[in-house]
Amino acid sequence: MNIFNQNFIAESNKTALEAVNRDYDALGAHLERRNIDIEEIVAKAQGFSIALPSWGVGTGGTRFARFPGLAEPRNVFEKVEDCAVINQLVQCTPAVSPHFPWDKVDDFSELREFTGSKGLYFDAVNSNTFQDQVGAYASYKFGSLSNTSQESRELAIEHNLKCIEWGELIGSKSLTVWVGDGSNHPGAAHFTRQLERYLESMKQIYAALPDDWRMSIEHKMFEPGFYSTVIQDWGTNILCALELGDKCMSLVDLGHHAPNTNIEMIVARLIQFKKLAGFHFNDSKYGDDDLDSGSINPYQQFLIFNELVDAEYRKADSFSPMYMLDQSHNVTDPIESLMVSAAEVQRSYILALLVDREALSGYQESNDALMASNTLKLAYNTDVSSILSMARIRSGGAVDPISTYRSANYKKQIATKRPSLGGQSSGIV
Ligand SMILES: [Mn+2]
Repeated sequence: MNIFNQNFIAESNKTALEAVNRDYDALGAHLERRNIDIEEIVAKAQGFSIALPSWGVGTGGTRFARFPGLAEPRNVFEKVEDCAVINQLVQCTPAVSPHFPWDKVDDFSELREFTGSKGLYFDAVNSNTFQDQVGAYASYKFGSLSNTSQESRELAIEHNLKCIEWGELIGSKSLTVWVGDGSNHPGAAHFTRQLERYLESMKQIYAALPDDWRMSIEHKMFEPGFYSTVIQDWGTNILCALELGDKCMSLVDLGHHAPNTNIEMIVARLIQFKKLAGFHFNDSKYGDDDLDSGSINPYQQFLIFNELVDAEYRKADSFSPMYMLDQSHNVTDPIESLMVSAAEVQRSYILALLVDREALSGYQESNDALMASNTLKLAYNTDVSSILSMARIRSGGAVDPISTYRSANYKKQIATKRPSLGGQSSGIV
């Protein structure tokens, strides 16, 4: 099951153990003064998990170019192998989210077994109706589920139904639907009729969902439609989710909003109306730039988790969001970016657990804006690195995943059996 020998990780951890223990004890004493039991927080950190996107372990690209990395995975089995390496070291990424047809195989039971043997399982399946497949009987050039052409709509519906079928074979319980449908010219699409067609198609997919499945709608404000997109924001998203039914919820991808949008407030609204499906975590500076989680605006990520932890503590109805990373790694080793990103999302969760909720509520009720803000900052400014390290140690992971990973020379070791895919094509993946 383990790609890295457990002894190798233990050996690699040795030199850092003393420092971690000392930092952990000091933090424990500090948190005790704040009436927080550090052991409870470590247990929460160990219980935290976030799914990896199968496409994230390959090097991404832009519209301009793609610069391939060493030993890139060439198929879903190799993607799962890389995901297993990540989970082995960070111990908080036990699930993989596949994308079809990219990850389609002939024998799904073999894939499921292989993935299980690596200690992983499959999370939400993602459909792809934003690019044409070789030999397809219709095109998505002018949209998929909302296309004016019935043939194209049918092709897109069929594909989503297949995704559910394949998902069942690998143990998934959820379908995520994002469509690239939109328009690039004012007047090109009739907004209302386009959305009506989308809903009509989605109803057919929804009807095929098994009882214990959930469907997530992902919105995105622009691209590939730069003038309009069919599901452009959380408003249209939740309206469609309400129209479709209880099993359909709204997914929040952090990069799919206008700059400066108050995403944590959107999260609160979706929780209130029992429509929060989950997240695609990443960070962004300008738009959907798919940067590493927490690399640009870690405070925003913390504020989102502040809402999530608040909902967790007050046991909000129908609250069970799925967490996943959705990033594009253009200049880093995707394995390294995903390890750091998973830990950064885990860190936001831990920091949100440190918020003194009783005090915060009191300041809110008494309209003490300054102390309310300071209460959040007190939690956010705590260095919880030793809690994250301790959680990894206790779960069998690495104190410092990056240094252990680098010392193993993983990509160099597997490079011969994974020849280059070439880098001529551009491509956002
Ligand atoms: Mn996404």
